[in-house]
Amino acid sequence: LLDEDMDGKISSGEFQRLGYYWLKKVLFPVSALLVIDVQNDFIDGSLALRNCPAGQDGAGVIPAINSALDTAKFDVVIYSKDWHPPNHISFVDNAGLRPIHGSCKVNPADAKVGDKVVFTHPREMEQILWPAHCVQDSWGSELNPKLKVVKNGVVVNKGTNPDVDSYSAFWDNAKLSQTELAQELSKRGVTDVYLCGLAYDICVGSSGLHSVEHGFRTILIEDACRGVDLGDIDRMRKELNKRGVLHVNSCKVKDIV
Ligand code: VGL
Ligand code: ZN
Repeated sequence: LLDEDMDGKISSGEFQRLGYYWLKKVLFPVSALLVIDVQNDFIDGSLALRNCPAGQDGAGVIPAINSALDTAKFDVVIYSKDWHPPNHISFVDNAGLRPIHGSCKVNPADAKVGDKVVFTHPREMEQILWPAHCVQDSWGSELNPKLKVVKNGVVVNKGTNPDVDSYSAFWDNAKLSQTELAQELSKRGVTDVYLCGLAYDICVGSSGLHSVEHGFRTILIEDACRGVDLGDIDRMRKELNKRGVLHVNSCKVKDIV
């Protein structure tokens, strides 16, 4: 929307673009529901949330999501899938595949789920180690069969690069590349992004922050999310609030979409 010059003054072109941007938001809002990673592995599989510190049941999101889909008329529905190759950097059993930073106390042979490792390839970056999950084309990577999948729903895969994890459905964790999500939303004229799914403190939260960065009005459906760790959920909620993400209950969604 703004010119490259970044001179602090608003040119007439910038003024016009900003005007259209806000007019469109007010006069022609287009809504999208992003259903984040409601996949078997996070519900009944290798990364079942009920076995994570918060002890929440991943399946608990499904009635809230299905009822939001039944009662509210979203213009666009997108399903993201964590979609990892077998040699993915986040899998604990792959900790020995890539060089680890010298200051890191973790020995690949003793690496445990939840350990934080600093890999030096392809760049120096901290990585939390997870059990193998959502391997491409496996049962664990399938959307849970109880989740309502609308016709014309769009599936967006993430975490496909073996060397970079991707919590957000927009950018990967190193912000090296984007999925097609932003483009899919923009080409449909989406202004308002509603978020739900798994896990609140990881993939849903990261996607919400990036949604705001892209300029979408962003609304998180709170009872349609479950998370990994209560402390992290609390920190993520504060960060989302600070960035302007709104929180609503699924029963209210039909009144605002
Ligand atoms: C997720 C951990 C690892 C998520 C994905 O979808 O929240 N969590 N990969
Ligand atoms: Zn993952």
